[in-house]
Amino acid sequence: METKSRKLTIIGAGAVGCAAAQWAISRNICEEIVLVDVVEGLAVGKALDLSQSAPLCGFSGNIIGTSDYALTKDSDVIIVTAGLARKPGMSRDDLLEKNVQIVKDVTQKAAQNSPNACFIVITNPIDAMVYTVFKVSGFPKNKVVGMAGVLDSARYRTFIAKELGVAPKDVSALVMGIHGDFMLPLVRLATVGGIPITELLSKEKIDAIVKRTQQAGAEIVGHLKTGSAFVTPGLSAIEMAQSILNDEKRILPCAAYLEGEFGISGVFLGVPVVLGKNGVEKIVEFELTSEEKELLSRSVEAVKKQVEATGL
Ligand code: TXD
Repeated sequence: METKSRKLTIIGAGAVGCAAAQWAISRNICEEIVLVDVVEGLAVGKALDLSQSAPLCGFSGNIIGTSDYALTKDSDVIIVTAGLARKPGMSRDDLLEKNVQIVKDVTQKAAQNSPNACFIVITNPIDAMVYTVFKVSGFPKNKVVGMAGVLDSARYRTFIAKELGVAPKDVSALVMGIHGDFMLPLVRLATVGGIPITELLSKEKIDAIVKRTQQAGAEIVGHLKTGSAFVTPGLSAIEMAQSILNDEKRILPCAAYLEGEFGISGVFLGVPVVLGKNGVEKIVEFELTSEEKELLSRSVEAVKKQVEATGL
């Protein structure tokens, strides 16, 4: 019996798109990768470079670059990175107007060719762009998800590990809410080797880590000056894609469409979800403290404003 190969399309062959492709190759998570960019030569050239890493990293799948959406046909997962990236002094919201047009356009073309795919949206401002993909594609809510929480949580975990001088992988921590200044790195639930960080670090140290996590994207933009983070954003998207393609059912923080969960409705917001072959298979709801609820409500207000600005 012939088994269908797993196919990943990445739209936008810029910094994040290429990093995602590179991680997908090195983790061998699929048999086909299609890199799409409006600048045709860019996608073709980057795909050729990526494909030539195969003998060195052991990838035996097919990688192509194109601007022709026909070649994305029947993708299982579509990662959307197309759009502009932040420059110093720009907020994620400043990108909204331009990126909403780009994301609408790529969604229409990609959705037509892959009606059963699951979209992972990365383009900023992410919480509004994932809503745009949901509306324009007409896909069910479980098939559209935004990437931010995996990245923000990885940053949070890194800063906790550095402060304690322990292995980052032994830190378990969750960032919920918007991908922006009001994101909510949960302190109560962060643990190191099973021990709550509140037992190990002073309030001042934890406050500083939370603040640095909220500003971590801007910290990198401030140094790079011409673009934003791409290595860990690319890997975070692949962590999600892998869980979907391999039906791993990982619990990962993702921007999912809420219909009453956590008392919130009608927006995409970062919450823990189970990711499997059907996309968002479950939103993992739990009781928040009144302080956490209050902090999360700031995210909701900010996301609602962004969504209004999309005009959808
Ligand atoms: O956590 C997160 N969600 C993020 C989001 C983390 C990092 C970066 N984040 C956002 O992803 C960032 O603010 C941008 O909105 C996107 C992509 O960032 P990247 O750093 O990859 O930007 P680049 O290098 O400028 O690449 C964007 C590519 C570029 O090659 C363009 O030619 C292409 O997008 N592009 C298009 N491709 C296809 N179709 C259209 N219409 C199109 N327009 C631009």
